[in-house]
Amino acid sequence: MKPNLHLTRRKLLQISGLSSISLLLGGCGTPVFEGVIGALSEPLNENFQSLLLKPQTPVPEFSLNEIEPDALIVNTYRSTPLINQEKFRLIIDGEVENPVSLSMDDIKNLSYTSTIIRHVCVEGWAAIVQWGGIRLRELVAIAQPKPTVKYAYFQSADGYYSSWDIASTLHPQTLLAYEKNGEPLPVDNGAPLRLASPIKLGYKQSKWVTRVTLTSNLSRFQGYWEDQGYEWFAGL
Ligand SMILES: Nc1nc2c(c(=O)[nH]1)N[C@H]1C(S)=C(S)[C@@H](COP(=O)(O)O)O[C@H]1N2
Ligand SMILES: [Mo]
Repeated sequence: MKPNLHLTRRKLLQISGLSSISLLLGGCGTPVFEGVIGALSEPLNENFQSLLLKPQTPVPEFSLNEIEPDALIVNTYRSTPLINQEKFRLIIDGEVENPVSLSMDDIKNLSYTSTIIRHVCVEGWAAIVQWGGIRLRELVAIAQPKPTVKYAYFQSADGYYSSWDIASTLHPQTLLAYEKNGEPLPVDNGAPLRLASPIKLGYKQSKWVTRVTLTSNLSRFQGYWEDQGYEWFAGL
């Protein structure tokens, strides 16, 4: 088992054993479930392995007493989508060896982490928020990206979409969050799962994420705001 996967063999067996986990079909319609255990005990391709191991500079975090509980303004381009959290699945697919479809229980059974960071909206406000959830890199590692992957494309239940470079996607402080300030994530803030990262502007922090597609090229659709002229990289 490669320790850099942040996923022990036991954990993996736990996930695979969950009846709710359904692995999607591979490119040629072949079920990929069979290969899952064996595949993860083999090294990731070199690119990903080096990216996952590469020490990426962590952004300094804030302390608990600096949280600004009322400063995060709900900012939703349309309206809050209705999501049945019991039936909810997060799909991770694209140029990967093992596309997966995970329930919230599957995700909560993986390692939990939390971070206190500043959310910055281009509309001129900011808020220090604590987010709790799972590191996105951990989910990406489960899907086993191919060496071609350069971007992650995020789709949301309200029709919102965005895309990130792979280094920012794999940054150790980039989370898919299901908690805000120590409480379950409120629906208006993106429950059951939203992006939260100290290295990107607010409009890159997709709420209600349903699908993460790992890809070598971006289509003409780069993001809801990005396609209207907002900067694509949008780093902080
Ligand atoms: N799905 C989705 N995600 C989204 C948005 C949205 O409209 N839909 N708005 C973005 C913008 S511009 C900001 S500033 C943050 C706001 O997050 P909040 O509503 O939790 O404060 O969500 C981002 N993520
Ligand atoms: Mo924003």
